[in-house]
Amino acid sequence: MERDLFTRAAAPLPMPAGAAHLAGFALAWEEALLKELARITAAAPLRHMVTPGGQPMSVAMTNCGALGWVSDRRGYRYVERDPESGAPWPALPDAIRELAIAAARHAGYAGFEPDACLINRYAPGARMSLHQDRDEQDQAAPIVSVSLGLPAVFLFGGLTRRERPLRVPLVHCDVVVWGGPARLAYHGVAPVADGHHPKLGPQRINLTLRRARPPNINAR
Ligand code: MD3
Ligand code: FE
Repeated sequence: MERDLFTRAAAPLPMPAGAAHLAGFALAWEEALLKELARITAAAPLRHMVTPGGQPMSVAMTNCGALGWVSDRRGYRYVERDPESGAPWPALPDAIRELAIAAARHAGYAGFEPDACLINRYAPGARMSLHQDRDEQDQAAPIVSVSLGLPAVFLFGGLTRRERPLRVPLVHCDVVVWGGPARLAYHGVAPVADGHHPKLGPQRINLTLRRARPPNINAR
């Protein structure tokens, strides 16, 4: 496995309770991830969704899995079909599912069964402002996040907006698992700096694997 200027030596960063940083954990899945990403974005292209206030987001998004997260003038929600095409979201590839389950287990969350994978693409300058993820029905399940491409500074706040966020640098193939007391923390991403990643070019891609439906329902 090749390490480049963009890839930190495998040492975990100290994280707040409930969160685990798995440095380079996705390196073993890198090739599969890039291949599956190309397939998914060909079937369900990345697009700039609008906020309920009507502003296009700087991050471009798409989804795979039984459910996909969308935002529009009517609000935020999980839906079974891509609103752009009317087709079901592309299936969650086995490799991505296995990576997420392995990462969750590593972080102490055995039995994670993701049914939704949100894919975020950050061009240089794109950012995500502080928010909570509360559209999922199973908030006992963790969220697994996989970073690819350009580095980014992840902002990890507290359970209220007022707490000053911790700045966590994330690089290509880092995985972070957020559960327990971290699950409802405010978080965001600082504007991505200019750059060119050897494998992904001028962009950062983040995959977040989630359990959107209740734990007893098995989606597919
Ligand atoms: C901490 N995405 O899609 S992933 C999002 O890098 C989102 O694209 C960011 O926030 C990104 O909603 C951050 C890491 C993440 C995801 C969910 C969390 C961290 C979290 C939920 C609770 C606490
Ligand atoms: Fe989020």
